[in-house]
Amino acid sequence: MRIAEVETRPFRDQKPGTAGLRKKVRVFQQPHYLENFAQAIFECLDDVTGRTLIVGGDGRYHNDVAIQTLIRMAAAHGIGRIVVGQGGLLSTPAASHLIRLRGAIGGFVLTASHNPAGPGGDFGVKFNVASGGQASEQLTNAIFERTTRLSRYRIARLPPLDLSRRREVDLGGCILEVIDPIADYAALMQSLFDFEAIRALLRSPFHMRFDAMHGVTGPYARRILVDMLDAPPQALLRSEPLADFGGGHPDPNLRYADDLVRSCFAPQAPDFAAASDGDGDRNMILGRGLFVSPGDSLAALARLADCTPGYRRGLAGVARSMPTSRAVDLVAQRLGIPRFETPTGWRFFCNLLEAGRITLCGEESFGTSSDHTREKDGLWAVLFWLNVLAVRGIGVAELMREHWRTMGRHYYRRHDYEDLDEDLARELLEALRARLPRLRGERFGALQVTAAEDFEYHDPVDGSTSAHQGLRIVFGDEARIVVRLSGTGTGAATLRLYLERYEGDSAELEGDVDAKLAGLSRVAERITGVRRRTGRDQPSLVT
Ligand code: VG1
Ligand code: CO
Repeated sequence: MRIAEVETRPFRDQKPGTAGLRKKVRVFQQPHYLENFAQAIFECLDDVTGRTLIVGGDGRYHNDVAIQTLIRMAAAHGIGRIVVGQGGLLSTPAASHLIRLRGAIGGFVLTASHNPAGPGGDFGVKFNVASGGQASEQLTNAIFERTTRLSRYRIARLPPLDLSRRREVDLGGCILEVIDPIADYAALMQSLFDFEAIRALLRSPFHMRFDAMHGVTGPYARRILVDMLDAPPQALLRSEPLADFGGGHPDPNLRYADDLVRSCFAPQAPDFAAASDGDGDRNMILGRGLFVSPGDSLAALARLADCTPGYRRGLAGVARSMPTSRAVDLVAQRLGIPRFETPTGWRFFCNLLEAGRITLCGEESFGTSSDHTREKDGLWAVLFWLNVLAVRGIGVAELMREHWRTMGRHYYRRHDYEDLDEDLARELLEALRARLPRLRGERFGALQVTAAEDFEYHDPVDGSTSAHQGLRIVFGDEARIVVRLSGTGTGAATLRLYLERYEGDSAELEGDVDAKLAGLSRVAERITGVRRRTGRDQPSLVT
């Protein structure tokens, strides 16, 4: 193998503390750009010689080009075996699983998640470590540090490699293994869920739809839902992975999966509908005439986990991100298991998962998962739901009504204000932060502020502290308002306002969500002034 040392210059593009790079495609197309990032990563890892590395992505534009570069660099750094999904594909949860299964040193996951793709869209690379989870803050900081001091990178001189068929080739001391990206993941799902029961359900007059939004989960859904579980092929929508996701925004929510959502409120509504995002780690669940809010989904799955073989033995604990609705807290209380509240972002869950402190976790942003992998997992959530429905023999809406009758209901919405001027957004948050101490005890109609704080997390596993993780104004168990800025965008700022209101009265469980939250929304405006300060009369996205 011929190895070249290429001269380069440092760059400062990675945000310190983030697990990867997410940028416009044209940024990644700059000469040496990806190479620099990869070089910094290889330099920060312990001895990689002879180790296994996993590489794959969501199939978006530039996936193929980037994979070739990463393979050549991995080979040049002495990696012994590079495992790549056929066609360069691996869903994020499947990649995380493979890293663990193969005892790999880590893996490159190529995706910008739910962000649009194509020549004008976004691309991303993140490095997951040997546990299958995202790199620690220490490691990402070290990588950032290294990117600012680079002078050269190592790359193997190799012809373009054919990743379209499964095979093993020796690149000269380094084996390239092109694998079926689905098989191991499908086997994992089979070990967790009752496939017999789900198959019986899907063979019965049970009408389901799964929208892959032209992301990576299409082939996974075809193999698992159609081939293994006998769902009719027409149950799958947009199941062909496309480099530009068909021009869409592969984010499973009320705006971007609106055809699916509308179909659930139409006369021929399916019994069960779900969607996943570009890289397969998010999920949206719907029933006939009902959208299951992600916080509710987490709570319901936690409560009914004993319907599934994989979780029948009970849950060690559960975790949710701070802005996620407190519905799961009540379930944890009832089950008598610990409940953790973490900052937004999956890596906080990973510590708890690694330590065996939790079994299930989830975020309001359509992310749910368990200790079976170290990423959130879209199809896993779909199979979990199907398993529960098969065992309980009732529909999604019935099941949620039963849940609310037992636990009460957390009405919940997230309001996003996108494309804001960064300074304006930051000032707004600062002004609110400054006001927090004076809010405590203040009354807004029937609601009284019991706590107002800038959320700070103390990781019970590694003892680290993460400050400034979102502002929250709490009105006892009744209601909550949370405000934070998005950390995942590639352009202007996005402000997220989260509204949550608890209703324990059985006469109040069937209300319209927005109507139920209208009062709290007005209180939020009085406190935060988001609309006034941004000059917007409404959020740009409600989920
Ligand atoms: C968003 C979500 C957060 C999620 C993150 C990554 O972050 O709110 O819950 O963990 O995306 O998801 P932010 O900072 O924009 O609110 V994904 O599907 O890109 O791995
Ligand atoms: Co994603």
